[in-house]
Amino acid sequence: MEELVASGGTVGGGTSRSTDPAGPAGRAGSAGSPGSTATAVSTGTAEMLAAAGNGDRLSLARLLTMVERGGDGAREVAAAAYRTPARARTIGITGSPGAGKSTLVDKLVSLARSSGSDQVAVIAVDPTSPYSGGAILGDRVRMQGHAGDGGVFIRSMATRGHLGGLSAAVPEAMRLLEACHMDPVIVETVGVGQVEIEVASAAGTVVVVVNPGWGDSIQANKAGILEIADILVVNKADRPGAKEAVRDLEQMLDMAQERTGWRPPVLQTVASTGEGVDALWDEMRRHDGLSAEGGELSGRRRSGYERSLTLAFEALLRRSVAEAERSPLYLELLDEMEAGRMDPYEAAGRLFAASGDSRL
Ligand SMILES: Nc1nc2c(ncn2[C@@H]2O[C@H](COP(=O)(O)OP(=O)(O)O)[C@@H](O)[C@H]2O)c(=O)[nH]1
Ligand SMILES: [Mg+2]
Repeated sequence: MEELVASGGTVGGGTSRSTDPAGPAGRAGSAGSPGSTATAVSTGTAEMLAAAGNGDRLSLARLLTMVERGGDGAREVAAAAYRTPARARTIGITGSPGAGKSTLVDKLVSLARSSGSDQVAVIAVDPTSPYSGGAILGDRVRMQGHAGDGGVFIRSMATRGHLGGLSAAVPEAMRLLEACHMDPVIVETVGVGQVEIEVASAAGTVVVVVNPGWGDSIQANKAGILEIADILVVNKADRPGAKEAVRDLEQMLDMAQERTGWRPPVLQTVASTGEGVDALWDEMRRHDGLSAEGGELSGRRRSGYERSLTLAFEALLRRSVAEAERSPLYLELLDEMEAGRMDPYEAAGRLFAASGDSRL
């Protein structure tokens, strides 16, 4: 296992993109006008990607740090990574904190390795609470089975506070891992909020993990769960209430509209002993096979790209706005408004017309 968390720079380092003064707009890069197109990939980045693809973990860690930080670096990595074919199986695992996701991932990684995957990647994402040293240590301990296994790469990603950055960073990180021949790429996220839905929906197969008794408390957003789950898992099935939880979920599925002809199976697991994990693995493979046949997988990829494109476009626009605000034209237009000669709409129209062609 390669635990490279510390090199990620987001752990306690205050380098999350939310605190980047350039904000999300910084992701779009700073050279050229907002309309500038292709990003040149520097020799350094190209070399790092080649090295990472050949198993150099330090290069891979550095590239991931560039993705996390956003800005020109992330843009460069994307320029290289998105030009390689996307082939990996991608798996999203989500559920409440403590549901047993990391324990489950640990077992799934073993199954992937023993069934022929040369390189398995895990990204652990926690957008809600910044990882404390303890949580990282906890995940590390639970994934300890892979210590010394050079075919397993585990990386934590976190941001402090602001969530917007993660929706863009995680798909880019997944794409980078694919470009480096990792397969499968597993992403563990906490919760079923908007960000998790966005992050998870970038994966080909989404597994939602709940525990016995989950229905009693408001442990999770039920509609959100059904919306994203390809497979539902009641983990900690060694505890009372597992059967009831399964029944509860099946009833919800009965009432829900089927999206694609695939009804999410509801499975029971005891991640800590590995019980039921083989069956989960089989269902994951079945889902992957069916969705590849049915074209659903390519549909997912496309909607993932759609989201990435929109996020990138928004970043460009935001940068445009920031540039406009700093321009002499902006001040001139303000003067005109103050003098009672112009309304904000006309002024905005002029700014819009002037942006993108460096007339500002
Ligand atoms: N009894 C029981 N405990 C489990 C099971 N799976 C995980 N745990 C324990 O639950 C705790 C949280 O597990 P973890 O994998 O870190 O959960 P995560 O926050 O969802 O990643 C740990 O102490 C695990 O050992 C299970 O199936 N049964
Ligand atoms: Mg975990």
